[in-house]
Amino acid sequence: MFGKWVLQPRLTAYVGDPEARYSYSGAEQRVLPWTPELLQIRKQLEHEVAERLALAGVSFNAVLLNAYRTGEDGMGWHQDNEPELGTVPVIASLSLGASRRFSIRAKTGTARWDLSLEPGSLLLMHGRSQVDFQHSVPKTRLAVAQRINLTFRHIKAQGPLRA
Ligand SMILES: O=C(O)CCC(=O)C(=O)O
Repeated sequence: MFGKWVLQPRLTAYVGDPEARYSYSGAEQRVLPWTPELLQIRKQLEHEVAERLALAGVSFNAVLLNAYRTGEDGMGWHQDNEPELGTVPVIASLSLGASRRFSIRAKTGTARWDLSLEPGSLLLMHGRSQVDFQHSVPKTRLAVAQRINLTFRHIKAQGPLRA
């Protein structure tokens, strides 16, 4: 971040098709192979949001996993706007474990929403959600158990690998 290495306050893993190369916060993610369980979840989610995927003409080829171990883990305000996601990505976000607050704010103006993402809930972000809005998972002083979040994405094909 800004030319310095900063530890993220959460654990992460990135799983996807080998060509689904994805960089964020200035670092390319190591692509781990799909497990049978993740493939099963992907299949169910693709069925769940089939209409939205068809409209966008994409399917999910990657998932970013975040583990929030305690309330001291979180994710700051950001939008998922890396070029490899395209301008209007479809992102399906599945929450497991403890409930955590998920905040959304408009990039202009003062509109803001706070949701509680419950275990087993599916949040679908699409359209201009990554253009006009930012989102975050605020840290909390409350005693909360671990939460795991899976965001399924479509990563567009990149050019050839650079040395
Ligand atoms: O944990 C969450 O619900 C949010 C994850 C997120 O914002 C992201 O992966 O970009």
